[in-house]
Amino acid sequence: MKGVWLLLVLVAAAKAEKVFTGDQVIRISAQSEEQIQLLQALQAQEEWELDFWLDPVSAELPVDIRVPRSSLSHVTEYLGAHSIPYSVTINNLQELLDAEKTEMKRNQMRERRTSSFNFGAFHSLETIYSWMDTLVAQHPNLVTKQEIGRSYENRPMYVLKFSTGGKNRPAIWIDTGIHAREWVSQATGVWTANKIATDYGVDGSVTSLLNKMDIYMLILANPDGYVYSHTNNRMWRKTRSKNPGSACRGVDPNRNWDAGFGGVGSSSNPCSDSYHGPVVHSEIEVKNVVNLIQSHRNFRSFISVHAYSQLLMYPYGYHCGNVSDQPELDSLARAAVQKLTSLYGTTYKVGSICNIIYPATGGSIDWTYNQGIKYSFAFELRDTGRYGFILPANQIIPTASETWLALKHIMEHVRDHSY
Ligand code: BPX
Ligand code: ZN
Repeated sequence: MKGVWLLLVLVAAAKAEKVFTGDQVIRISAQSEEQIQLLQALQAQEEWELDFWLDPVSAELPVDIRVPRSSLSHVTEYLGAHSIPYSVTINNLQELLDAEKTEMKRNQMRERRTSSFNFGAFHSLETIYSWMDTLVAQHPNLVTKQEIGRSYENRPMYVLKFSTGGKNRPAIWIDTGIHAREWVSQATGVWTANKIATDYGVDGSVTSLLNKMDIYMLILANPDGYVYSHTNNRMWRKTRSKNPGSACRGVDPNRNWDAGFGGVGSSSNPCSDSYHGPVVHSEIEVKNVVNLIQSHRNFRSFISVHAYSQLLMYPYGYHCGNVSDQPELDSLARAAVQKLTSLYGTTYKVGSICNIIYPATGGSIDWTYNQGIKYSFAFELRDTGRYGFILPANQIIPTASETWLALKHIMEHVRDHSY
């Protein structure tokens, strides 16, 4: 009997999901370069276990920090001592997470009862993977599912390929969910894949695009991280690979590419959320994409979708000078954002990664641009910090719908400039 209890306790402990009761997310609008430096010093303070949702880099962008309940007094004291004003954007993070979980469960029961799939809800990896089979079954002449390899924890990585025929046609790549916790990204990927499939033959723009080009979508670019963010830690960002010599797991898959690898805006500390990894392309999830891009050799556009901050960015992040295509990429991005804004008035900023967020090395779109894929872009979807990574599910469809207008605009331009 005792043994059974011990076993139950061990199982419960092994499955324990991290709780964030009393954790706050605070927002700081730094007033000066000096305050930015004080915030960077705060970030280096490892014992307080602060989770910087947005990094302190320039006084132009706000800094969002998740502060564990046990560190609240230390942090407020520190900010007070340096006269740095802040506001509380999320008062008790766990309340938001509980509401999110309740909503997911309610939706799961509704989907089971009605044998339907709700695009306005967050889903588990299993549900998304089985929905992919449904999409393929509904559009067998357009959509195929291809395994590009396995994740570190041996989960298959699937791309959906939209193609009306031809051999190795010029192609557009869209990935979502390279960072696990940015859930509106994966959800937007699902909605977008369905939109492309149902609009073919209906919408002239999608039809003409797919009559000339293929689209590849990798919806769960970081499957292990995605599962972990559902089961163990909602705030997980990285992969789940083991780091020799460290108890901390995972590499930031958007610091792991061969573009200024290991430089500024990445960390050599395996416990950091921006750990670049031991070597270029160490992460199998990254390597699988690299292999596909290099063997295909005909990608014209590569679009990586993150959240949050409402930005549309182009290369570089590893270097702050302009790329040679800057004028074209900038005007294309501005026009795309104008379409996006036209739907609900959501505002976006446009610029190079380095110039509008921060210098960041090892990012995917820098690598693809250097591979000759001119139309390389990264989105940061909604919002601007009210909910951050915990965007309510009722914003999934509005977010995906507005983003679609921008994506379509970019894809039309790519189509018209690829022959
Ligand atoms: C996006 C693309 C290339 C280089 C950097 C980014 C920004 C992205 C990141 O740090 O990798 C920010 C984020 O989406 O991960 C989270 N965020 O700050 O909201
Ligand atoms: Zn991200």
